[in-house]
Order: sequence, then C-alpha cells, then structure tokens
Amino acid sequence: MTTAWWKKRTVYQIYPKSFNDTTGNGVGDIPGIIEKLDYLKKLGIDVIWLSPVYDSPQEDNGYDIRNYRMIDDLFGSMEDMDRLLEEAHSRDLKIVMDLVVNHTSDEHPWFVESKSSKDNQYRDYYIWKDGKADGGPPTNWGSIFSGSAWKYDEQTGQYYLHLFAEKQPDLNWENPTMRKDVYDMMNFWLDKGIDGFRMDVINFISKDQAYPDGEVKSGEKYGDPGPYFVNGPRIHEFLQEMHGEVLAGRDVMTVGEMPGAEPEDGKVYTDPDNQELDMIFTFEHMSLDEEGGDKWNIKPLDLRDLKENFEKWQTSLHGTGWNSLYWNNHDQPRIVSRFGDDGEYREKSAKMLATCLHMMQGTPYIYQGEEIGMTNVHFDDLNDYQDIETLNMYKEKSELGWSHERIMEAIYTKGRDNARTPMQWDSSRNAGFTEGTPWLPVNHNYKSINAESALHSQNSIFYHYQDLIRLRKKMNIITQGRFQLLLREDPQIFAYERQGEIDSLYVICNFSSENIEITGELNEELKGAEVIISNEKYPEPSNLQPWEGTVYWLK
Ligand code: TEU
Repeated sequence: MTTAWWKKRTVYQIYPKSFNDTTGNGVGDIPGIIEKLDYLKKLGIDVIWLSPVYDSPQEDNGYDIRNYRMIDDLFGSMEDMDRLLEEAHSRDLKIVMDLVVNHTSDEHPWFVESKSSKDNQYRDYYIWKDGKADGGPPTNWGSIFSGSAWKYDEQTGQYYLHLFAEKQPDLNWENPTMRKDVYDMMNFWLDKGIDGFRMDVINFISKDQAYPDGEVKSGEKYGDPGPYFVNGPRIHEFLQEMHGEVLAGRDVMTVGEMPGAEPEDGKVYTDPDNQELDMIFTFEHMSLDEEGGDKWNIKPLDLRDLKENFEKWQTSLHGTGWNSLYWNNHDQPRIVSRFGDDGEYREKSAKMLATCLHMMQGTPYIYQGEEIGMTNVHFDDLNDYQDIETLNMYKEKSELGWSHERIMEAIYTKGRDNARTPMQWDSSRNAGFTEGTPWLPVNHNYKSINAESALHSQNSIFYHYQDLIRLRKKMNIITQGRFQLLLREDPQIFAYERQGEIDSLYVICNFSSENIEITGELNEELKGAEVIISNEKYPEPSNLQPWEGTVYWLK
C-alpha cells in the first residue's frame, strides 16, 4: 500500500477574515487568498485548510453557517471559490474545507422551520426539550461560550440546546434524515473537487439521550455537560456511517477537531481499520497551562507535562493511527508568546518551537502568521476585542467577582483574538492587509514583524519552516520513526529520539533563556552525529544556547 499523501505533507491554516483583503472592506477574501498562493507555495506547504467561508451571519466568524452551499458575500462568490480550487490545484496545492455540523446558525432555513412549530418536519433537526417541572431549563448545562446552554423559545414553549452561542443551535444527530442532508452537502463539496474536511468539534455530535444535570464545580454557576456529549454514545457509529456515505473510495483527507479526546480515543478514531477519520486534533497539550478545566484560569506551563503529553500521543498512535501536530490555530494564543519568548528571543524561540513539533510523527499544521513568528496582541480597550467567547466571558467572570485586571490578563494570555489579528504582510499601513479599516486592529508590531521582511532575510523563521517542510518530505524517519522521550525529568530541555531501522534523529530543544550543558551518554552520542537543522550556527551539545533547537542525525 502506498503511504497516504497527507502523511508527508504540511497543512497551512487560513483564517480568511484576517488573511488578505482585496476589496477594502476590512475583511479578508477569497481573491486575497488566490493572490497569496505563490507565497504559500514558496513556504512549501501542500494543503490549505480554510476556516469557514460559507454564508453566515458571522456571530462566531463563520462557525455559524446559514447556508452550507453558498459563499458569504464578505469573502466573495462561488465563482471565486471555484477559481481558488483551480488556481490551487494547478500549483499542486490541496484545499480542505471546514465542516461545521455540530450546529448551524439560527438563521439556517432548517432552524427557521424547526422553530416555527412543534410539528414542523424540521423540528427534530435540532434538540428541543421541555423545561424542568419546577421551571427553568431542561438541564443545568453551561454553554462553552458562557451562560446556560439552553435558550427558551416563547412561541413553542420549549428550549433548544446550544453548546456554543445562542445563535448556534445544536443539530440533532439522532435524526437520520438530518444526517442524510449533511452527507449530501459533504458530497456536494467533494464532487466540486475539494480535498477533504476539517471537522469542527466532531466528537460533540452524539449526545447522551438521558440529558442529566452536570456537576457544578466550585466557583461555577452552571453544570459541566462534557461527560454527556464529548465522545458521546453513538459517535463511532455516526462517523462510520459518514465514512460509508461520503468518504469511502475518495482520496481525501479528514481531520476531526476533538476537545476532550484522549490518546486511547484518538487511536480508535484514526485507526484505518475503523473507517472513521484520518487524524484528529487533540487539545490536551493546549490545556496544560490552565487550572481546573477553566481555560481562563491560567497557570505557568511545566515543561515536563508537555513532554509527557506528547510522548503519550506519539507512542499510543504509532503503528495504528495518525497524529496531527499543531501549536496554533484561530482559537489559541500565539505559540511564541505562549511557550516561547516573544521579546529578545522571538526568532530563536519560534524556530525552536517549530523544530520541536515538526520532527514528530504526524501531519504538521501551520497557522497563518506562525511562519513569521507573529505574537499575541494587547488591546488596552475591551471594545477592540471582537470574539464572542471573550466578550461573553468578560461578563460572566465579572459577575463571579473577577477583577477587571485579572480578566484582561486572561484575555492577553489566552483570548482567541490573539490569533485573529490581521496577517502582517509588510510594513505599509495596516500591515498591507487592507486599504480600508481592518475588522480587528492590526498588531502594532507589524513594522518589524511581517512577511516581506521575513522573505528578505535568509535567516528568518519563514525559511526555517521551509527547511522543516522539506526535510519531512526527504527523510522517511520523520514520518515513520519511533518516538522515545529523553531527559524525562529535565524541566527545561525537551529532547527526544526518533528511531528508524538503521538510523536515529535526536531532537534537542531548550525551552529556556539559559545556557545548559548536556552531559553523559547523550552528549557522547551526539558527538558523532550530523546536524541536519538548527537555529544555532555552531551547535554544541555540551553547551546548549538559549532557546536552541537542534536536530542530530546518527547513522
Ligand atoms: O472550537 C471548539 C472549541 O471547543 C474550542 O476550541 C473553542 O473555540 C474555545 O476556544 C474553547 O474555549 C471550534 C472552532 O474552532 C471555534 O472557532 C468555534 O467557535 C467553535 O468550534 C464553535 O463552532
């Protein structure tokens, strides 16, 4: 069997709203993406994952879809989309679209119908329940975007479920007709020629039909519904059905976004024998800097937790399933600000982080701007923030007694708008992103951090990513080797070995601003090895430089 194409290629995520605006309306668009295909080709990526461009009221930046078969005017037209597919394919670039089918917008015709009366044929496309006998919503569940997960509808006297915003009602996957409509829509896009799907919170679609109350943790107002929908009772059945109805026989790529999935789950979801998905996004490594399951309750990262977590995923899936590898996406703060140093060592630490991730087994994902080391943003005024999660959270935490300062600090560290400020193309006004007023302010550091200057400097983060992408294609050991964690107890060095049949890679990464000496056996071993990539000119294993990341090849 030939190796699946997505095992040796790197994916680049585009958040269209913030990528490149050609109309001057302050919002990126599809022609803007076409304009930058050569830039992406130069970087060396092979696959583009497009965050949603479908028709949407944009309550959650397109993750609230009104019409799955239409492109939002904001981004262009279906002709633009067809042209993007053509232009991408002619450059041997693949296009993977976002698939948001845990919920739709409340403006989707299915929901408009569903809401209109209890006996409407679409009623059962969504999750409607009576309130509790003594009043109030059917369960105590909290929404991921704050507040209750249930919204009361006056007209029909029932509540509908929305795990996310009120304007994002959850679809009822128990309904086979609804499922068939979703599969038809997926086939529509694949028949058009797209190359796969990134599936939004796809492990949330099967709900426990008992709808029990969730546990209320201390300091919280609502119950935790997670146990009743994360990897729910019929999830494998639904994914296998989807595979049979849509994916079987097509040479496409699928990646399921799966908060709450553990390595054992990941193995089941991605084992090709099970015919579900090619890979999933885990969130475990993205929650190591939080306390008590609350992303806003921040604690410093202990590097040992991060190493252990990667080790679990790397070893559990090896030989059976497949990992996705990511530091960033449109929901996460910028990695150089999070686990690196976005001051003095910005370039060095960004390269080290890239090396550390890209030498693992799996398919790497680069989020727009990561390749130039874009950083978190710091708006003094809450009004500059646009993200619904952030704004709802501000209200909820204030009510719970958090101080303004504490909430703002949490937003600076974890808010999703950190990832969503416009792409920094050059040092001209608005970083070359738009001629108009950007929908979200540009990070003020664009004059020094931008793509144009990265392209001009041979030593830039951009070219480092280019090298990593090339190495993956060239060296089979990167896609195939076994993973062995080294220096497990070290709190500053992330070191691991990739073991092939006849050779080994040693990946040595310093997650600190200190010089560190590597001694003993490992040092001896590295002495005879060849350096294949490093962010240091003359790497010395016995004297690791601040934020150094070096890969040694031992034959
Ligand atoms: O995100 C799912 C999700 O649960 C989280 O990552 C979430 O965005 C949040 O950060 C939790 O604190 C997906 C999309 O990636 C996200 O942009 C959407 O807002 C969400 O689903 C709803 O569609």
